[in-house]
Parts: sequence; structure tokens; C-alpha cells
Amino acid sequence: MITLYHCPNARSFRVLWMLEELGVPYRLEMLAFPPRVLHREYLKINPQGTVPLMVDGETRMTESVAICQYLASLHAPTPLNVERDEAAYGAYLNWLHFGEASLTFPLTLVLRYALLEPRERQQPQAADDYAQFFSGRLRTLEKLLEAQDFACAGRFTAADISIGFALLLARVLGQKERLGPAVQRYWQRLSSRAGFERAMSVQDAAAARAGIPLLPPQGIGLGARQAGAGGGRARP
Ligand SMILES: N[C@@H](CCC(=O)N[C@@H](CS)C(=O)NCC(=O)O)C(=O)O
Repeated sequence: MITLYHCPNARSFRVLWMLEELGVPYRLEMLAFPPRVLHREYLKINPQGTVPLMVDGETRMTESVAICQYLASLHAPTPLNVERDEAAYGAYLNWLHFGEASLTFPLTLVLRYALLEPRERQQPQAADDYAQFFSGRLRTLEKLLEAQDFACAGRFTAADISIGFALLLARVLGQKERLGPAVQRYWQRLSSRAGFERAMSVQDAAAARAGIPLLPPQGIGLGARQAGAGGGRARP
């Protein structure tokens, strides 16, 4: 059975949502964020200290979008996957990766420099610049969603899960005003899905059982003092 290591509202939520949409059985290991600071023993199974970590037999994966792509193709045929012979195959891969590389990346700098770092290391200017960078990246999505309901293929796919997580993170970080009207309508479509609601309930119940807060802690720091094997000041 698949094991998923997950922190509340972290990128591992993409995988949790994907598993719920697919109806695949899994075991959830809930960790407090950031795990490399709050769960030092986790570094033994994932030296990077990040979530997600998904273990499926001999397969171990730590990239949330790659895991979604893996699960979609492994469980094909499923509407969540876009097959190589579909016209939207290229668009599917593009939007899958856009969700992480273009949309989530700037938000992680907002998270770090507006929230996670101790007050003396916070950088409001950098946080604001990257929040604006996020707005710029949203323009492409706004235009796309003025013309269609989902990212590609005329249906809900793993690409929407990838993008949907970035929108969730934006909301957690107080950036929801940056979403234009078409993106807001898209968010409503995604977050009212039964699969999304199940994933949220599973997450919230597991966090409550483990006494783990749903919001990232303020000022905990990801700097050199607490850094694990993959950490240090150079990490974004
Ligand atoms: N590109 C990776 C990034 C993984 C990642 O950085 N996850 C964050 C949570 S959203 C994390 O665990 N951060 C804790 C840390 O860097 O110590 C993915 O998409 O899964």
C-alpha cells in the first residue's frame, strides 16, 4: 500500500487529493511543518526533509507533481490522466508543471520571508515582490480560464490538481485577492469537488488527532541553526 508523508496544506496535499480522486488506498503519515525542524528523525527516511514523500513498494518519490503524473498514468485509463495520443497531451504536461514551477515557486518565497523566518530575518520587500511575481504568472491562467473550465483536455485532470494546490497555498498565505474572476470561479469548481473535500477532511482529522496545527508556524525559521542535511541559508 502507498504511504504518503504529509504536512497540512503543503505540496503533499496534491498527492492526497490525487489519491482521493482516484480512490486508491493509502496510509497517511502526518507531520508538523517544517518537518526538517520539527521531526528530525524524518531526515533518516528523506534526507531532504521535505514533503511529500510517497513510498509505493520500491518506488520512492519526493516531487509532488511527478507523483501526480505517476499516479495518473499508473491508474490509467482515468479521466485524470491525459494519454499520449490525445491532442491535449502537451498542454497537460505544460499545465502540470506550470502549477509547481511557475505558480508555487514565488509563493514559497512569500511563505519563507513573510512568515516562517524569525522577525529579524523577515524580508517584507522580497515577500511583496514575489507576491507580485505570482500575480504576473496568474495572468496566463486568467486568460485561459476565461475561455474554458479546466486547464486542458476539456475535463478535470491531474494538471488541475497541480494548479489547484498553488491556489490553495495563495489563500493560506492571505493572497486570495490576487486571483482574478475567472481563476476564482475555477477555484470554486475545484474546491467543491468531492475528492477535494474528502482530502481536506482526511487531512484536518489526521492533523487534529496528532495535535498538528493547520497553519504554518510563524517565525520558526529555516536558517542555518535548524538546517538538516539539505538545509542551510541558501535554501529558498
Ligand atoms: N518541488 C517539490 C518541493 C517540496 C517542498 O519543498 N515541500 C515543502 C512543503 S510545501 C517542504 O517540505 N518544505 C520544508 C523544508 O524545506 O524544510 C514538490 O513539488 O514536492
